[in-house]
Amino acid sequence: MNRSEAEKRIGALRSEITLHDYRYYVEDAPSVPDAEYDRLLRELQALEAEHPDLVTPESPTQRVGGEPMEGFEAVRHETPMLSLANAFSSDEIEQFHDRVIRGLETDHAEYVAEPKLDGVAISLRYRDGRLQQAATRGDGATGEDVTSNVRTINAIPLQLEMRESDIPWPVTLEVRGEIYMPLSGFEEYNARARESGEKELVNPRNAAAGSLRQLDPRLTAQRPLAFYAYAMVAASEDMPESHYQALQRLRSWGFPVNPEVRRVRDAGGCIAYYEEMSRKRENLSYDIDGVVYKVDSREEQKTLGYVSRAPRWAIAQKFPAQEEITRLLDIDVQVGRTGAITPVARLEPVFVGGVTVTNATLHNLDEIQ
Ligand code: 9MJ
Repeated sequence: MNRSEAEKRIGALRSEITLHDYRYYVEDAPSVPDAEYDRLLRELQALEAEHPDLVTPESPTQRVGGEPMEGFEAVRHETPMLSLANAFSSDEIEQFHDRVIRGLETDHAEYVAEPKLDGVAISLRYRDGRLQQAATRGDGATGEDVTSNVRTINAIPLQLEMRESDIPWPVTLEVRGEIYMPLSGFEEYNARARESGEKELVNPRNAAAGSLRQLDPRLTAQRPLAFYAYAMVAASEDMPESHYQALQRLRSWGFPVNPEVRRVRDAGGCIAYYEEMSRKRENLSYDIDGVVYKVDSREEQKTLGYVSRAPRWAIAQKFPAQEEITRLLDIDVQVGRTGAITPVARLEPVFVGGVTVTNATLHNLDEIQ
């Protein structure tokens, strides 16, 4: 194959691979078996090896992770990365909604309700549709440059594409969202780690955070990380009027947006969503620790503004904690009907996951110890 043929084939392979990424990560509808995907990627790798001058940073082959780093550079966020105020009851949501409608001098409000992922918040900066920089939130004003690690995450587009709409992306675009580890990936990773005697990951949240903090991007590349976009920060003239539209637009450019995101009305709509997600939670393929409500209209968001680093137009409603600390009082041994012996921990009662726990069976030797 001569150079111009190779160039054409490389372009076609990259388009095809990013389309498969889009089907898989954004639409959650894989279009080819893994084996076919791998074959395309290997063909691209082979052609790029023959023509190294045709390799670009946006090529899907470049996700394997580059050279190890000395440390992470500090990145100043042009727009601060805010935290969200927390609510733990429906009453607090009613109060939040009352503050919103009073602030807007109206009698109703439209919100976007989103699952709250328990991962790592990230800011992604694009220029001319190409990923330039990825930074953690840090203290909200300054984060860490984790670009080399983030480039290894297949769910994060390196090069934007216009897919479901013909609206182009702005020259400079900042997208914020959550990097997380899906439960299946977490379990598979730990199963492999157990077999090879390596250290297991503690929980998916820690796993996502620890994976991003690796100084060797090749290690990050081996961690099964995923991403959902939840905010668009861009020059005002390029911005849609509503947050919901902004999410749709991000999706049309190749960013995964959580399919559970919905528009709801007033406190009643928010609380109904919370109840819906509480029921769905155990069937999701990732951990969530609550839901988030955001005033949909950007104009109204501006009117409401901020109070001590948190927006007045958004709030997180948290689920009851699933992890708590308590005191081990004693260990009893239960003998089952078949003679099987099960040690049972007697615990100081602790409220966790919405119930009070006083006993726990101990199946694993390390837990017993
Ligand atoms: C999470 N963690 O899923 C926000 N988040 O919005 C969602 N976090 C957020 N939104 C503004 N869905 C600041 C944080």
